[in-house]
Amino acid sequence: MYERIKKQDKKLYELLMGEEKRQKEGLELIPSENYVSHAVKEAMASSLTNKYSEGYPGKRYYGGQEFTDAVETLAQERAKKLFGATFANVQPLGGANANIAFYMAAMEPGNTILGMDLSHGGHLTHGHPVTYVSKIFRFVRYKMKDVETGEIDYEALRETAREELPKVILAGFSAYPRELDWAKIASIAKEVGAISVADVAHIAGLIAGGAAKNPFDYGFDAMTTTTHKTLRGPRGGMILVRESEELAKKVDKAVFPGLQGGPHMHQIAAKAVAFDEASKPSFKKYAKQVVENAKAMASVFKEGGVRLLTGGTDNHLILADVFSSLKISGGEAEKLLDEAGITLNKNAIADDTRKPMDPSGIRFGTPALTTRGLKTKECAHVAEIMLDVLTRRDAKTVALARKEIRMMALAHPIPESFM
Ligand code: DSN
Repeated sequence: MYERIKKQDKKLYELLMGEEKRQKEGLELIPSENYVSHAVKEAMASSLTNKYSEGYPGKRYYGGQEFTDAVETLAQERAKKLFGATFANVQPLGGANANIAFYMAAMEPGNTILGMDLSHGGHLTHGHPVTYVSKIFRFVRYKMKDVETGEIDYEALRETAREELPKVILAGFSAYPRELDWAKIASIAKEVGAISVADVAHIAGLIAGGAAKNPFDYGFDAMTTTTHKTLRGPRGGMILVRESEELAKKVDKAVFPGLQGGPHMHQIAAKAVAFDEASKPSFKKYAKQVVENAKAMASVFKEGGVRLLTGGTDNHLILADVFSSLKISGGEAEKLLDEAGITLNKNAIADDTRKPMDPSGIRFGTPALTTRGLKTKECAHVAEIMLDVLTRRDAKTVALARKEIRMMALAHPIPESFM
């Protein structure tokens, strides 16, 4: 592995091998991470990385596009089929870019947009004051009505929409374990004449695999997403439009030349590979298992007396308030579990009184564990180990946990192919 790098760059080789070992011998529970197939990696390492191709298929600013045009079209067609869209822009370099480009496409500076509050599960790019886009557009943020069940206050959202008359209503999340009522949000948007867009970055793979509802089936106008989380593709983003050609044209202009330069065509090729993999029957099984595994882990935490935000999970992620339940901060929990070979992230909980760098919660999930072939029984056992570490916290418990996690990881190697 990495034979040429080994010959010419020892320092980098050692770092890459360190990361290989970390991934192989530990268990990955960050819910936005996953392992890609070797076919996806091959596409990312292809000669397409050498090519400039500003523009879109058939309309480029550089020559030599015979194959890039076909690659991008292939990725677009596969994305459209997978999600039931009429238009797909596969050029966004990540989820944040996809969101920003969408705002530029759908709004003028100063326009109002409704988005979910970060501390209630939304994302930084949904209008958090630290972002630059929050200075360009007027974000009004909504919250859950009941953090114990995850219920969104849809009537309050309707009232806010009637008062604010937003240009866009954004729904979607990066730390919300429940399904949104897409139909209700789409109806509110329709009532006030707003464009509805779902940020499905976290659940795109669950949607593709039929384990989560598809916002397009409930009338949403557009979706933004990443391609590397539950969708199990390369790092990157994408924007899908259900049927409006006018909106799709604006999206294309906003992505290029509005926001980005040359598309990363090697990543686009890798997206095409991942979309094909996600269209297979085996991916349906995978998506269903991701949710079952998350529910199994949530049950162990609940039975262990840990407060879960929204009371459980309907998707791939769990948000646990470890500070109130176990008297350990999110930061300390992240560090201890890291020592045990379990990687997850500290996370703010709704209306957290602690600071973002050391909040009250931890967020974890099952996309990567499920890719490694773990089922509900093994996932429940991982949750038991986590609780043990978080409760006892002594060096002996952590060392024993690390040994057991390493054995589990080695018994479930990262697969090279999903076909
Ligand atoms: N970093 C992504 C996540 O972990 O959810 C969102 O940006």
